[in-house]
Amino acid sequence: MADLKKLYEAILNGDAKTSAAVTREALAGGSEPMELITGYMIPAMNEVGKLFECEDYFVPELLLSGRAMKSSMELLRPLLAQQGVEPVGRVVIGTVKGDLHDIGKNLVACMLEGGGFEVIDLGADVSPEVFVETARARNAKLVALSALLTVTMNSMRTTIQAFQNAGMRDQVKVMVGGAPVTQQFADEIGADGFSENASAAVALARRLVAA
Ligand code: B12
Repeated sequence: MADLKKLYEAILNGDAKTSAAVTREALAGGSEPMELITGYMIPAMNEVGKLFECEDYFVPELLLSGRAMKSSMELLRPLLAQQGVEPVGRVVIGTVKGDLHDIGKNLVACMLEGGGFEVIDLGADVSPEVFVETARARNAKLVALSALLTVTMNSMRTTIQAFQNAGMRDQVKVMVGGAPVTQQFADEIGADGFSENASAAVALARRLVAA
């Protein structure tokens, strides 16, 4: 039986090898993917966030923990899909044009996936056209935009306008987030929702697809 506390610790310590090994062992021992995600992996990333905020962790630690989380998610993703849990919805997510920050976006993507969404992750520095084309081609009803730079917040506005110009604005819900983004800014650019962190993003996404 895998010691699941080791999964928590491996992510906290940014140890991708151990994180994947414990995940494999846990799955072989009959653990449920969602139990690993919500019980150990997300709490570990939450702790990483807290350590980062109080400056006990810096960017390298953040990146390593993100990588460890990813190494476990790669093993769990096919199982989540296989379990045939009907996806709650399909979401296209990306960091907007001009912005290369993707740690927070990756966390949100992981949490949405863990929360039952089918996630199409376009990565970072994504142009409005690519958001629009992907949402159209994949018939996604939800689009999630991340920005970490005050200068790239405007790309969120441009992306929402691109949906409008493509005549698709009433077919998709757009949620926005990232450290400099506020509810006030979200309202100003006509986004459908904003949340401050990855766990609240899942609840918001659920509300938006249900609306
Ligand atoms: C890591 C980092 C980098 C890394 C990014 C690596 C990567 N792969 O992401 C590197 C070194 C590449 C980098 C580069 C730069 N950076 Co930088 N970076 C940071 C740093 C230290 C941490 C960001 C982070 O990952 N936070 C942790 C994550 C978990 O938090 P988060 O992103 O906010 O995400 C959470 C929420 O916001 C929310 N969320 C995020 N996205 C979304 C999306 C949706 C839809 C929702 C609902 C929620 C949501 O949920 C997440 C989880 O809870 C910040 C400082 C800081 N304290 O924030 C500066 C910071 C963002 N960077 C900054 C700057 C200036 C730069 C550079 C311009 C530096 C330079 N001169 O080259 C370049 C820009 C490159 C570019 N074009 O993007 C400034 C931005 C200032 C500003 N107001 O515009 C900051 C604030 C540092 C500072 N204090 O000056 N950076």
